[in-house]
Amino acid sequence: MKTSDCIAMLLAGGEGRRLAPLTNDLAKPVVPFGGRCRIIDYTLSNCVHSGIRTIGVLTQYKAESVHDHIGDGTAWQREERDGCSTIELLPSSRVSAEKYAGTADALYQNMDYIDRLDPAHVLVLAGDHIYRMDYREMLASHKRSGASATIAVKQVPWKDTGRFGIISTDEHGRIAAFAEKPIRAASNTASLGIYIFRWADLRRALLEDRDHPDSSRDFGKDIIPRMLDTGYMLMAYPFEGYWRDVGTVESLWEAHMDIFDGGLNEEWHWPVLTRERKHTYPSLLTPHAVVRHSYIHHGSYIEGSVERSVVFGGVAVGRGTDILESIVMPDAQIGRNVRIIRAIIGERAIIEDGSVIGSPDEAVTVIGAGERVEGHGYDARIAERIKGSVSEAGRRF
Ligand code: ADQ
Ligand code: ADP
Repeated sequence: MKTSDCIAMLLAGGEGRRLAPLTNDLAKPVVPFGGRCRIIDYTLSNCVHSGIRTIGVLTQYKAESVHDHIGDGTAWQREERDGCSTIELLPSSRVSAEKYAGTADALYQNMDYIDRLDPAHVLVLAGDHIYRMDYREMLASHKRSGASATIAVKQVPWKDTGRFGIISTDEHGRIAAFAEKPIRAASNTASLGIYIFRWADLRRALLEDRDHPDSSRDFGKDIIPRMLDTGYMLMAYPFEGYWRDVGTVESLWEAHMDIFDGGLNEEWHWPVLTRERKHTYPSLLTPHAVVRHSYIHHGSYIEGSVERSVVFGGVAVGRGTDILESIVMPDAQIGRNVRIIRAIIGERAIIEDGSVIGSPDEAVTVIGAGERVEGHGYDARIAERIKGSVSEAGRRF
């Protein structure tokens, strides 16, 4: 029996090496984003709002961190007219102790699961993109054309073409050529890594791929180019809205700055759903605090100055400290007289008094989760007091 016309398979298992050290203990999709949620929440919310009722989340690298975040999935369940979405966590195993499997391998390993649901179409999504998209429109276009696969595309700056799958189309939007991360791109139309496949055709392509022992089992490197060569009809679906791949430190930082430059807005009719954290008390901004053009999430204690920055929950910022164009992740403790500029501070990091982190004209600086940065003039007693008073503040509210 057909349970649904289109299911989603969300790839959440990549190693995320380019986001290190933020991904030392976390899978890339569950890296914090935007002051309140995690990267994967955007894609999950798109599925829920688009009425996709079955969402398989494919995990591999640091799978426990994805499990911890998603939990029983109820945070993404919204009672809508036609029922609510179910999130299933689907583990896929590694190729060997050293090697992580490619994106297509994750689907191949879960073929039985998809067969049981017997959908007509499968929406394949990545867990490291920030965007809002109604997949129903893309699905309608996919069905209208009768294509084997439809790929969402967008024009990207020419300097970035080497990071994407690059597409050329004919005048009807049919894909004529595809090159994964080319050194010299033929166009600046990029694949957004958002695919809708007819399940019967994808299934066949995944099986055919097993005949190629040298394949890296990747959608961009192997499956899409081979489907094109074989003569399958692949269509491009132009997407005009905000979309950003946040798989690198620089792009993660830039996407946060887009919040302040107006590129990335909250939209009340398309809320990003997430699992709420423990901080249920408000933030305290003391008389010394100067906060401009910033997000400050619940449960923070701010005595310093914060500008064009995103501060997550449970963060303390000491007196005399300046934070500019930076992202401070949950529960980081920042002491007094600290300077932070163009930096990302990982969860629970401890930045001691007098530290200087980042610079206006260098690459974005990252401090890993739980790392301690020693400062000048550090006083252990003050640090103890900061720690003690944070929990005290928590109890008070
Ligand atoms: P990349 O962004 O390089 O290119 P990659 O990061 O390898 O693709 O994978 C995409 C997603 O799949 C990520 O969310 C990652 O975590 C996840 N993933 C990787 N391997 C997995 C596995 N074995 N199991 C589960 N999840 C896995 C791709 C396309 C390009 C396109 C860009 C757009 O290949 O053509 O332009 O996305 O960002
Ligand atoms: P002072 O009056 O010299 O600021 P406090 O004991 O009030 O001394 O604060 C010492 C440091 O502890 C401050 O710099 C501040 O960063 C931190 N601090 C004080 N209260 C809290 C709190 N409730 N939560 C987080 N940090 C706090």
